[in-house]
Amino acid sequence: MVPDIRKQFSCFLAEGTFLSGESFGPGHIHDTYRIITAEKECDDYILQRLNNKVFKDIPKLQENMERVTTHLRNKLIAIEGSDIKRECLTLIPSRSSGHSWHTDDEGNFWRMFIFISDHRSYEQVDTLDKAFEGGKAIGRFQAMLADLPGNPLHETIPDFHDIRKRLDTFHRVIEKDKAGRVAEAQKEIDEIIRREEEMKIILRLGDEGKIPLRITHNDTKFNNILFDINDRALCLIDLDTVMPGYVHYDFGDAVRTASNRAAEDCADLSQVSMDISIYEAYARGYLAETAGTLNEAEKEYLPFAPKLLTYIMATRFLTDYLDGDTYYKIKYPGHNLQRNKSQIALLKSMEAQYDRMIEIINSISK
Ligand code: ADP
Ligand code: GN1
Ligand code: MG
Repeated sequence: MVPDIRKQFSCFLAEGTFLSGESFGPGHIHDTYRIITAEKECDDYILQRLNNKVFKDIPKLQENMERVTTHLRNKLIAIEGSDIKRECLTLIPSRSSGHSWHTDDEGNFWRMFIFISDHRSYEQVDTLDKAFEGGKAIGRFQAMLADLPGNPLHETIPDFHDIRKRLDTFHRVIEKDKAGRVAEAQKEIDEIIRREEEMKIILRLGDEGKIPLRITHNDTKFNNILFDINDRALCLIDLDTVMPGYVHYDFGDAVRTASNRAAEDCADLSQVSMDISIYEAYARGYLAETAGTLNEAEKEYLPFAPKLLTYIMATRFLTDYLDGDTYYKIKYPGHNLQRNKSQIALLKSMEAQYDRMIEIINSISK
């Protein structure tokens, strides 16, 4: 059923009156709408119907969001010249409860943010400057959250980047073969299976106490960084998965998405490859902000991170395909299989350039 956007908008304490609302953005998880207000001087808004199949406890998710955005806002206030409404997400309270979310008559959860105006976002990255800026933005984000007071953030999706658990699920789904797709995807399944042991290294380093859990974003897809019209990074969005994690998760996912010469789901696999100069520029930006805080093991394994995150996504897309497409939004039958094939092609390109990826990090952190 098409939701009544105007009605949902009216449930929040926004300034301005509803002029129009339409679907917005490339997200795979929530239903996102841009609301335009009638008054020129009022902000526009982003209204989201939240995916509560993916995020099982929305009040806890929103509690994280409130803590994180409040902390970032307080940091920004202390920096002269910052533009708070554009450099940080602003949640709008619900009229009835004062919470940062609201439930409709059908039990759907909604939330609303100020729309960050005149922003740019990029699915693929075509200049070294943008990659460098993106690296700095993610490094800064981690640094700003390092002293978040209070209890650890809730794990909004348990074991989100835990590849051992992801692989357990993958094998369970193969066993069940609910959608009857296992036989036709045997080649793709084998690509996952033959790398299983290699991909557990980050978890092993964590278990051995060699790398610490920090507060990470965990969904640093490049389009979750908003830029201004001069291509300076403004802010990170999509804060649903901000929670304890290893820095490799953020470094890896940003490189996975920024350095790919093709789209995440590109069907022409000959177009898919990692642009190592984008990797280098991103790493330079990221390390400019974090080199002083990362330990030696964290730095040593940065080059491995893009391979891991690409592998995790390949595994998740294939799992969802074999499970009958229950998690990601898809645009056509076989979309998740296509995403998997494209990510495996990207992983192979990274594997072919891995020695150089290591040399680059060594030369930057010298
Ligand atoms: P999903 O988890 O489904 O990816 P996001 O929270 O990333 O949802 O939002 C989807 C899209 O909406 C983003 O990719 C971005 O284009 C846009 N968006 C989200 N929040 C804002 C905001 N505050 N200002 C402007 N655009 C936004
Ligand atoms: C989802 O929300 P969005 O579209 O930025 C997913 C990420 C994947 C990404 C792949 C909560 O991100 O983990 O990397 O798709 N988010 C969640 O495109 O599962
Ligand atoms: Mg997103």
